[in-house]
Amino acid sequence: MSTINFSAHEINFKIVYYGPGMSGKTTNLKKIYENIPQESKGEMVSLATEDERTLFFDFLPLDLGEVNGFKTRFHLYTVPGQVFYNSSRKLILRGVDGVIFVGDSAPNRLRANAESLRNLRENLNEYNLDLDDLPFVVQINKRDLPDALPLDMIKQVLDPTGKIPFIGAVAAKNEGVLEPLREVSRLVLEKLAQTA
Ligand SMILES: Nc1nc2c(ncn2[C@@H]2O[C@H](COP(=O)(O)OP(=O)(O)OP(=O)(O)O)[C@@H](O)[C@H]2O)c(=O)[nH]1
Ligand SMILES: [Mg+2]
Repeated sequence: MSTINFSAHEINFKIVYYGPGMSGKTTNLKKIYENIPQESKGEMVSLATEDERTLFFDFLPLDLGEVNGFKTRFHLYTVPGQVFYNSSRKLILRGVDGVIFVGDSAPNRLRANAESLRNLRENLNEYNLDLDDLPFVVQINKRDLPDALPLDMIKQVLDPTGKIPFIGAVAAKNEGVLEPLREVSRLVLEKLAQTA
């Protein structure tokens, strides 16, 4: 749920990167942090284990321009993908405005992708939110793997309706990182314009 701060002329949005463990959610935030000009970004906060797995979340605030004289501030969060951190994932989804699902191209992660997507729907339902009503984009990461599954095949499994935007990526090389963020923020602003 976006929040509007009238005195500061600011609208805040919350974007959550969701997906199975090790799919590259934190890598997305790191690449965005590295490539966004200093004046548009705040500090990136990462709460991680010693081996760099996300323990609670990563957080990165971005200013992405103005709408009707209001600064638009996007708060990017990642969830921890490991199955046993579900209560953290649920908490991080509170008040979400848009979701980027980061899937993995590896054949042995196809099932984990599908399970994580189901888990996302379930957790949103606990907040009476329906994924089909939210700005939502899927990024299929690790397209550089030699045995990467065809994008169309992953899409068929994750989105049989074919309605969701799918973007291939190699987040580690900063390819396909900005596109999903741009698309989801466009959808978020479009939704705001419809409800205003
Ligand atoms: N081959 C390949 N590896 C990648 C790519 N993007 C990220 N990785 C690697 O995948 C591993 C996991 O990346 P993270 O960004 O930590 O994954 P995560 O989704 O945040 O993982 P959790 O926090 O445990 O849920 C790291 O070793 C990354 O370097 C990519 O495009 N291609
Ligand atoms: Mg992570």
